[in-house]
Amino acid sequence: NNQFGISEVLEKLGLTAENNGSSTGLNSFSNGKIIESYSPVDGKLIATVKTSTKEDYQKVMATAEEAFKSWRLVPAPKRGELVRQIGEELRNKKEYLGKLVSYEMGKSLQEGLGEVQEMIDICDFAVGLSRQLYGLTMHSERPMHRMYEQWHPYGIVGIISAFNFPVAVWSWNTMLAWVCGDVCIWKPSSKTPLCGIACQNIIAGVFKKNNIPEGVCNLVTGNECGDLINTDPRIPLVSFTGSTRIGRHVSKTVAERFGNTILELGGNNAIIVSEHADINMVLVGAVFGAVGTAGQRCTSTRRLIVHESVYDKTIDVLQKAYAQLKIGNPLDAENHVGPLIDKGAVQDYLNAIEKAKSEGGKIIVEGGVLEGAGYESGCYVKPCIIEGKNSFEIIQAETFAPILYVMKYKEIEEAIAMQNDVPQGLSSSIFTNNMREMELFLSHAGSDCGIANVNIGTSGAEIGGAFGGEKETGGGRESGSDAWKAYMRRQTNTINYGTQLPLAQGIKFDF
Ligand code: UN1
Repeated sequence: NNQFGISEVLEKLGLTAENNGSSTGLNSFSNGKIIESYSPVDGKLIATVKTSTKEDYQKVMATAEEAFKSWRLVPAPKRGELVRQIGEELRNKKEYLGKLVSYEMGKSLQEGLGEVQEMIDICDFAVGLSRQLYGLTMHSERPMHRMYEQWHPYGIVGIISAFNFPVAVWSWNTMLAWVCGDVCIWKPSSKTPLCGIACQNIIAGVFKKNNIPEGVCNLVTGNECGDLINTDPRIPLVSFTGSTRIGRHVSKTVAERFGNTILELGGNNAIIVSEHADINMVLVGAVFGAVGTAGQRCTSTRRLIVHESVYDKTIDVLQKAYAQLKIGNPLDAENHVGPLIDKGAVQDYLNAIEKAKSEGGKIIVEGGVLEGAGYESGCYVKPCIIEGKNSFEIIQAETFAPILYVMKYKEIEEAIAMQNDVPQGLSSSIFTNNMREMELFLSHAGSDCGIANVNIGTSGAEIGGAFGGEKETGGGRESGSDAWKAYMRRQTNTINYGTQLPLAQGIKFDF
């Protein structure tokens, strides 16, 4: 059933040659410039999307503010029921939306479908959560007093998402925010605007059936809207996914007005390959981690830190695996590696390879841009492997491309120190069958990342855990565990049911 073509995909998702947010049936206005969305798969124009102006933004915000007033009063389990229906609708549309993600963003169809599966999974998670927004109760130090805490919705949550997960990251934020009682305003990446409109169309149908005010789900398009969100005091929480460079700006701008942020920024994820590793398992984890999504996940494997005794063997199996990689149209299930998002990303990839060479890196698997039939978009590159030192400037930076840096270590402590010795702190992993090494890696003296895995690669985290990382990754946590707390404000309540008014800390205040 994946045989349908792109025109059918667009039609089923309510997209036309010219799109704008206003036609989604949800709260969105777009009277601005036109963004043309080209597919990195074949270089063809898919469709256009009109962006939102400052005035459009203001109109959207006014409706969102009104919608919050009623949405916050809907019982959380009822909000969960809406999210349940959205999950059902995503199940119905999975093949179409997965294919659009693959075609507009360039990831493999399997990964496009996987991304929609993450959306469905977070809906299921949020439904359960809608009955579990628990606060604690405390014992008061005063007689006949009761203390407890409640979690209340914040209000309007701004979501600024990246091209690499054009739909899943929005849903992680939105589905949690909705059961928490917030309303959301989304600015999708200008590189994948059609995915944004398609999601709104899916949601609009469910909203209509349930008479939900459209201001609960708001869309603005175009990069100008990013800073309108960041500077807007009506938006108490901004969830931003993207580069560390832009994240730093978002962080400062929102902090300036004492807003809250959830930041999901760059990663520089390493796998430690111990002398006690199962090399066949390393192979799957490392190759998928490095070349999957053409190296454009925040969790992509960028560094392989290999014990000297298994170094040659590891390089050998990697070279053989890389020689078998099929690069091409991601909609063809035969291919392992699709294109980069655009030609700018191809240039960044080429610059990184040159920089690595100039710093003394040794090419283990040659890279390069592919040309000829099937590669007309100019966005297909060969995954490459470079041997280098962890201290190289280029290895300290995140390049969103399939470049894997390999390096040797002698002692496990040294490997852990190398893994930690980068500015970013998102995902990390060790392949070992040695219990001591594993526990050391996971201990407080081990990995400093938000995600630390054993015998699993760095990418492909499940939605049930909190997702995010430390240091320049920004510190935010999204999706599972208690990440929902970031979408709510905590209120501590103390109630006196006695007839006296004793003061806390034993203070006497008689008059
Ligand atoms: C991202 O790259 O922005 O862990 C998110 C993973 C995915 C999410 C990545 N579940 O690779």
